[in-house]
Amino acid sequence: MNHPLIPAPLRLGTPGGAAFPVTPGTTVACGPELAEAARVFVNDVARDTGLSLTVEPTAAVAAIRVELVTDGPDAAELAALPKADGVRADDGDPTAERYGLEVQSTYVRVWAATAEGAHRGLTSLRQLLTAGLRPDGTAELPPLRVLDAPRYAWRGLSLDVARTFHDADQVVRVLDILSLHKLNVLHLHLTDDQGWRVPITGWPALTEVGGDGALGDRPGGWYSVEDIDRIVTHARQRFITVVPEIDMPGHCQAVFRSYPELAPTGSAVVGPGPMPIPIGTLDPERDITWRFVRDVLTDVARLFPGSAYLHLGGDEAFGMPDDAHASFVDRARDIALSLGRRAVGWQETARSAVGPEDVVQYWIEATEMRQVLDSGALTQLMPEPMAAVFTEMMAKAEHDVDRAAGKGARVLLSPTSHLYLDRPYAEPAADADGETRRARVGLPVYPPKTVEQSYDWDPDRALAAATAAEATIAGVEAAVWCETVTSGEDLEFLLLPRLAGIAERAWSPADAGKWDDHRSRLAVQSAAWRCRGWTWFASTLVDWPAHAVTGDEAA
Ligand code: TNX
Repeated sequence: MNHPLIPAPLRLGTPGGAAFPVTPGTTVACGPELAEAARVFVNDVARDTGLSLTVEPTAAVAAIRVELVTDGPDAAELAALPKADGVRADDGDPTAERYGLEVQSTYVRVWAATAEGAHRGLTSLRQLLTAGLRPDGTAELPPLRVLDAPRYAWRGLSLDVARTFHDADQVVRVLDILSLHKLNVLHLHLTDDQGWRVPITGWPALTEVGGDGALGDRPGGWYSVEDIDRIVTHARQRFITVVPEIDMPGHCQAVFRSYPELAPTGSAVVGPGPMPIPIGTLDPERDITWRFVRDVLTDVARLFPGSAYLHLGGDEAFGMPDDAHASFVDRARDIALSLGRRAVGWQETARSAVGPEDVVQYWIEATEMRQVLDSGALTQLMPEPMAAVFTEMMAKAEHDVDRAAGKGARVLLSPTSHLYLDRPYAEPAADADGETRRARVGLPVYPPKTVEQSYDWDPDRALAAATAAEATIAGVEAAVWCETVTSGEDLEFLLLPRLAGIAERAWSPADAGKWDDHRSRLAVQSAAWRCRGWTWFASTLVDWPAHAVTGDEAA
């Protein structure tokens, strides 16, 4: 381990020499354009490490300097770094995240061409402070020079807030986890059969009825406009785009409970079991359906102004003929476009008229899903007829990524095999609480994997495995579905440490990630997770610092 950073940086030099000492009150200086980035940094450092730094408006004297560079050798050096592949969820410049970071014995300097780049550089500095923290509450930073830029432009997490409602406080905690790992998209899965979580003008029952409850007897809830503003603001300050998803035309049972006039006849959720399956979709033949879709997308576009995309769902439209599904997605996409947004949808939307402006989210990893079907695991979880429906769904899904590629759509990588975080962990936890949680959390349909196995993949290779066609990538997005998640602790337990590994695959160069090195850096960075009060899975494959393991009284 020649650095403690996750994700690993693109370029790193370790010049040697004396360390830079950081003590309470060490000053951070920047111009007015970077004042907010510096304020967020100082705040985050205090919460990661307990160290309180001071923002100094004047650059001359400060120990830690943060600079915007627009010309000169520093700017030229940044401009020569490779450009991120894919698209950004805010339609922004894929070069904006580049930064430089230098630690010398007498100063620290972070530079970038944009405030966003400066923020990413300061995030690396936060991790250096965590790694350099000493028992007396000061820190030492060994000299180093980093030049860094992401491999992919869209690096996200899809969060299911429907099966379990995670309130705004919890979403803010998740944003902090994303930010620490330089992830830049939070995709909120706002609606599903079990709950509707976003207020829509003129359709009050969506939240009053549809928002009441979640999977099983879990409490419901929805975000007020103020909650959404708070989430979007917290995200924006960390250069994270919140992409809203309204899942349709399937997964709409909460809509049907709220407005029976939108429900098809014979619509139902087939259960019981940990993975209930909905049958019945919105009816494209009814005018009220399209009034509903337009009203919903109009409000959602307004509530999430930073997202260039609206996620239209489109997955698992069981009970709907294929041509009706395709034309439904086309019409919903037209509404999104009329609102000035692009469309993103789950991979089934590749069967509609997608084009180069659209993003198709690939999730059904065929090899593993075939194994799941062959193993009979599904029939243990759901009634026999549903297993047949699933088999048919898998067969259709085999060519979705080919279709997306053929039509020139961008592919967002979320294959179940490595990007679905609702998969059980295979190895034991180091602590008794973790073992109890591990037995309960994670969908049993997915074969358990170790953290090491979860880390063992490459985005370009995953795309090449999904299609022989020349496909263009949008980026990388993990997904956490909450059928087995009953609390914020359960949620964080599924996110950490695997999300850190995904963030590394999405940011760092292909050859950067060796497990042995990654696991050492996980152990070092867990000090900040502990300080934050985050719950994580203390895998026995990682040598966590003794104090870090939850419930380890001896330490
Ligand atoms: C499939 S991923 C679903 C979700 C489930 C998930 C469980 C997708 C587009 N649909 O409804 O929660 O599997 O992993």
